[in-house]
Amino acid sequence: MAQFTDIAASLERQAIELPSWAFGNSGTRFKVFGSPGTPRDPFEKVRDAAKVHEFTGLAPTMALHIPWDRVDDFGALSRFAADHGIALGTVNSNTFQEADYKLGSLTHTDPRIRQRAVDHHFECIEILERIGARDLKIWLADGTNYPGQGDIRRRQDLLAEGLATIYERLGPDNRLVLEYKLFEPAFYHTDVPDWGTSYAHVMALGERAKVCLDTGHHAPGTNIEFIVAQLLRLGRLGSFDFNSRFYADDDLIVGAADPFQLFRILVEVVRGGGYAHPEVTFMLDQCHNIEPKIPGQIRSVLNVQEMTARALLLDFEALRVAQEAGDVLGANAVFMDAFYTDVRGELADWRQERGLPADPMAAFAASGYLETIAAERIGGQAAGWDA
Ligand code: PSV
Ligand code: MN
Ligand code: MN
Repeated sequence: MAQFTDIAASLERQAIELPSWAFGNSGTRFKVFGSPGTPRDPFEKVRDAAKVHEFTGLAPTMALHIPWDRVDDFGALSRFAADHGIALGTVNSNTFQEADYKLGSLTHTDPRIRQRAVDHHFECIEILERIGARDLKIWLADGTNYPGQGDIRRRQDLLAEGLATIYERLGPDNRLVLEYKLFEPAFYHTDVPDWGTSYAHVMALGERAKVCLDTGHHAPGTNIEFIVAQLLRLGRLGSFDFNSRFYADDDLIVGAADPFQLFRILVEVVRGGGYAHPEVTFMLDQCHNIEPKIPGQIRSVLNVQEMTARALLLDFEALRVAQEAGDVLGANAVFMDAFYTDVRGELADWRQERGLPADPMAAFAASGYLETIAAERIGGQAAGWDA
């Protein structure tokens, strides 16, 4: 197996994008529990995201969600982020909260509503230009609840049409990243339910269209690392939305539910050349409904770093030899050796050598930042939920 010293330099290239909505209040259909210190505007979300980066060195960008993060002057928000040591990243569109979109957005039968959805994406592209970021990420809630409710096939055509109109408007350095999700809020059929559908659409669009893989958006038991391998092989993995799930789209802390799955995914990322590759954005898509949000994000990026380190330690050459020899148990042992390697001590040293706290969770708790914002911020903002 590789030694930690062999991978220390590679770890420096890791960058994980934080979702602005992780810092806002969120909840379930039962209750949104507010938490003290919740940001009241996108500037305060930037301040919180910057803290995660300050304590971990792992999170140099924050993704926006429009309209939740709409401000008058995106240039000012961008400069504010730079002043706090981070940049703004992916712009996520939102066509799932307006009454108009009840029966669909880009796939709606009404051309006025389809145009409204297209215009919203044009606005997102303008924001991308204003903040100098690359990716427009589209997740659509479009789908139906009952057989016969919609013309599944026509909706695919409308979707292709809408996406093509949006894609044409992108700047030369922008990308369109299309996220899939098996179900919810639509329960019978979803218009982009799986990686194959997303792949079919992005292939029709062009080179700068990619697939977003949200780890929480699959049926139970799905072999997600296979999808990672395939999309990397096809050159179409644009981004990850990392989170954990036990049951459905739980949006829990990445690596919390199934650390071994996260390891297997990251092994395929390393194997496929996707690690620290500019083509693949490592994003989190999480909500912290009951735990404190900034520590939740710190824990999350550390979990990704820890599993990345273990994946980088995998002896790919020994694995290849065992695989070639048909040594089933030998190959599995090489794989599991890397997974079971405890890298926490070495990562603490790695951080200290780079002027970061050995224990970012403890250092953040001791910093008093949570107490300060709890005192300063009254009436914090919901992450697009009704608080
Ligand atoms: C809804 O499922 C969702 O969680 C998608 O994963 C998006 O990425 C996210 O919301 C933000 O729009
Ligand atoms: Mn997502
Ligand atoms: Mn989701």
